[in-house]
Amino acid sequence: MDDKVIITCAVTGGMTVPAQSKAIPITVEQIVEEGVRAVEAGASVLHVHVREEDTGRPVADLELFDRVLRDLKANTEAVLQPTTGGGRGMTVQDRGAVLRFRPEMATFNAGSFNFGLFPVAARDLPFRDWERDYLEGTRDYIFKNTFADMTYMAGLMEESETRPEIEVYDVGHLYNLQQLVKEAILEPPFNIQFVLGVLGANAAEPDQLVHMLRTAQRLFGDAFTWSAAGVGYPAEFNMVALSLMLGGNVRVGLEDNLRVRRREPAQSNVDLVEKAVSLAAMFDREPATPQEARQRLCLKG
Ligand code: KMH
Ligand code: ZN
Repeated sequence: MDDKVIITCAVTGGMTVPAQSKAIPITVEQIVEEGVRAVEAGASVLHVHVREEDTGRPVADLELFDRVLRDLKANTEAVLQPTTGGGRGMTVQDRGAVLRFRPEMATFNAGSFNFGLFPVAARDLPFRDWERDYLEGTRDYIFKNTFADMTYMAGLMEESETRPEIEVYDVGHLYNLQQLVKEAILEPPFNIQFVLGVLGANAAEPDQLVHMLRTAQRLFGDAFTWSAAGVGYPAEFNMVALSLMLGGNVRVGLEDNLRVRRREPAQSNVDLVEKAVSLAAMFDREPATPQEARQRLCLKG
């Protein structure tokens, strides 16, 4: 087992709204500051979305991405991994446009599924109208990643020489990936992120992660590295612990979960990264540096 663990921090995300937590970074400055602090706390990969600076609405604005990626690059060595998943209402073209900045890594979403967030909207929070609509609108939201979409995204990634991190939310997505290999659209070795706990895809339960991991091993042998992310609390830390135990890497961050303990909201991504670092220490694993992460993830650096 590797004594290092790659910790990805997903600093802001595209599926939550500001009323859910004051800690969610919104402006370029806030996103960059959170990213830098997350790296100081032990993260070596930063997964990045952007938000409209005055409202906090998730967007795919290229000027915002440009500023965030430049400023993070100037202030940290971390692997920068922009999203190509985006948020509700974005087309696959909107989502892929960030690849023009030729990031060394970006997400690649391996299938379509319902992406439901509406139970959150029922809670008594001071939502602005657009925020409630954004969450309630997920009752009719399919996170669309058809074979045509995936082929398009793989083409953009090849052009920009960006290494995909394959986001797998359900076991069927591994078979989608196998099909993309058969058609020579993608080629192993892969970096897989198992994202469990989205309403509409696989639950964040231990047997589900083990099943997905064993299926990936059957399909791709040892030609992949992997990480696990759990959406919500306690899913985030359950998946961290299980992944550490099984030899995988981990992802935490306010994109996926807003609480550091059952009744304690996270004040910052740092709280979540620090908790992952403490869990890692219990399993005799320490955070990989950005350069160690690059080497393990087959990045050119
Ligand atoms: N929040 C999900 C959409 C992406 O941004 O491309 C998982 C994710 C994938 O982080
Ligand atoms: Zn994301």
